[in-house]
Amino acid sequence: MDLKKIEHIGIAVNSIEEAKNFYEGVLGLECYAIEEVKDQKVKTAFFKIGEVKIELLEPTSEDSPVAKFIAKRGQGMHHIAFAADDTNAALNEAKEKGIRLIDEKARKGAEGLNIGFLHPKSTMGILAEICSK
Ligand code: CMX
Repeated sequence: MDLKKIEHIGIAVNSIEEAKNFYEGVLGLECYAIEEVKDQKVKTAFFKIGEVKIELLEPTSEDSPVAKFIAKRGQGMHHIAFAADDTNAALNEAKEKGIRLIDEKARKGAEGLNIGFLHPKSTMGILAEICSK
C-alpha cells in the first residue's frame, strides 16, 4: 500500500468546546475548522501541528459510533488516518490481504476527503482510516 503520511489522528471527546481549553488554551494549537459530518453523526474540529492534523470528534447523537466508543472506552484516541493516493485501491488491497473492511468503498468524510475504515479487530486494535483527496 503506497501510503504517504499520517493525515490525522482522531480523538473522541464529549465536548469540543471543553476540549478546546486543552488544545488551544494549553497546547496553543489553533482550531482552523469545525464541520459536522451528518453521515457519521459527529461534529469535528481540526487543529494542525506540522503536517499532521488532530481531529476532535464529538458525537451528535446517542447512536453515533463515537458515542458508542465513549460509552464503552471513555474519551481518547479513536482512529489514525493514513493518506493514500486512492482510497478505493488501498481498501481493495487491504481486503485482498485478508483485512476486514468497515467500508467496502470510499465515502465522503470531513474536509471532502474520500475515506474508508479498516476494522480494529483486523488491525491489532487500532481503527485505521484510509483517506485521499
Ligand atoms: N478503536 C479501537 N477499537 C474499537 C474502536 C476504536 N475506535 N471502536 C470499537 N472498537 C472495538 C470495541 O472495543 C469492540 O472490541 P471488544 O469486542 O474487544 O470489546 C469491537 O471494536 C467492536 O465494537 P463495538 O462497540 O461492538 O462497536 P461496533 O461493532 O458497533 O462498531 C466499529 C465498531 C469500529 C465497526 C464502528 O465504530 C465503526 O464503524 N467505525 C467507523 C466509523 C467511525 O468511527 N466514524 C466516526 C468518525 C468519522 C470521521 O472521522 O469522519
